[in-house]
Amino acid sequence: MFLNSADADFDTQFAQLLTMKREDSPDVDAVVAEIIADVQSRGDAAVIELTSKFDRMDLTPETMAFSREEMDVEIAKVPADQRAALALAAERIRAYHDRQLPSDESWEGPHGEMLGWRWTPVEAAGLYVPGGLASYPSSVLMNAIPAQVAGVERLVICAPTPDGVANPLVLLAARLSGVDTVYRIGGAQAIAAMAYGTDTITPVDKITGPGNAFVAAAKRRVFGRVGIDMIAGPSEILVIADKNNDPDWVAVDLLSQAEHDESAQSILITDDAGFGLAVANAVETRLETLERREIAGPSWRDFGAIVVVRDMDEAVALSDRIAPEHLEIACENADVLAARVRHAGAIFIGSYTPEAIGDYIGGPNHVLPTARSARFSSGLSVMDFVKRTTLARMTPEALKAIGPAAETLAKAEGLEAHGLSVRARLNRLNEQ
Ligand code: HSO
Ligand code: ZN
Repeated sequence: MFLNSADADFDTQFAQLLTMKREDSPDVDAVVAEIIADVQSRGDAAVIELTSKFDRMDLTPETMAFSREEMDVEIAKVPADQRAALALAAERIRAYHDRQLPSDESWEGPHGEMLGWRWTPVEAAGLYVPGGLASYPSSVLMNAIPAQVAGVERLVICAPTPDGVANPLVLLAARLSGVDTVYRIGGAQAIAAMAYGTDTITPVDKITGPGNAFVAAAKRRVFGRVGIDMIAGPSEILVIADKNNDPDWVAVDLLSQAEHDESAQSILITDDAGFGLAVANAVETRLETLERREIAGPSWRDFGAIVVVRDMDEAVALSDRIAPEHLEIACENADVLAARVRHAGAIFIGSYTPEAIGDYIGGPNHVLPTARSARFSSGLSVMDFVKRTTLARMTPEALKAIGPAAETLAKAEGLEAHGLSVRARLNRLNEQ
């Protein structure tokens, strides 16, 4: 789709681009509700039956998790170059996330009282890793490392192994990021098992990680019993680029997200119509041979767009309306423009920062807000695996100073015992 901000009906067209319904997720909620209820009532037996049905895998409680030796055997299959690349990724992601650890605070209030807060990690977290095409070792690192950095004591993975086939690189990623146990189970039954526990699977407190419609529906349903991260939608990339770029570089950047999913959305905003056209041509050329052209092609044709604007100020304003998951800025003063962006999951600055660097090796997390949710949320971080406990310690003087106002508010809310709990103490203090 070609849009030009100078066109009379641009606003309507841009609004259409923003509101395109890209995902048609099947309504699987009723099935998922049944699976969860089944796992809750029959535990391991239900998980084993469902795994046999969906993954054609016969498990027993003893074989549900990989043993250390089984992991060793699988991990040994990983070629050296992949091992080194994954290790470098893990190291860089850990170093980046180390800096996210929040610090405790406490201070003295105006009446000598102590106020503050303290952070503690979630005790146990469960990470879901999909099977099949979207079984990404990089996503294991992106989910598990923040949890490990946060200090989560027990970290487990559920990863289906359809027909018994494991993904060695996923298992290596699990080992590199401090995962204790990897279960060979998937789907809604895995989410239910992690949330409610079975004889074999100890329940966790927080579940993160991507998954298909069944997994997403199950995560929604167990939310409250456990914490969840987010329900990720199809990938998005917005590239803001001027004519001083190689059209082919921008074309492959757009395709890098289009190849994730037919519902992914890739958009270029440029201030040069000729450059826009050159990128469009470069995309077509690449699509002729791209391995995943059956996915990237439909994504680009149905949801891709090239938007020509008058200047880069306009580009930034439109970008904020899109609130993209990934934003690449490749133009003069890219840093200045980046500083002005308000809504984006992740920004990649300059022509030498393709988004794929962020997917794998840069350091920042690749689990990011999609579907315009960057307006109000952030990518996965250490903060998702810690919680804050607030602290307060009154002194007699402080209670005398602020207690009466609490009493007044308690009365106003009709909550007598609240008021009395303050008054009982104030009376004693007044007697002294
Ligand atoms: N770009 C994806 C994450 C990913 N890319 C995993 C490659 N592997 C998230 O939007
Ligand atoms: Zn990606």
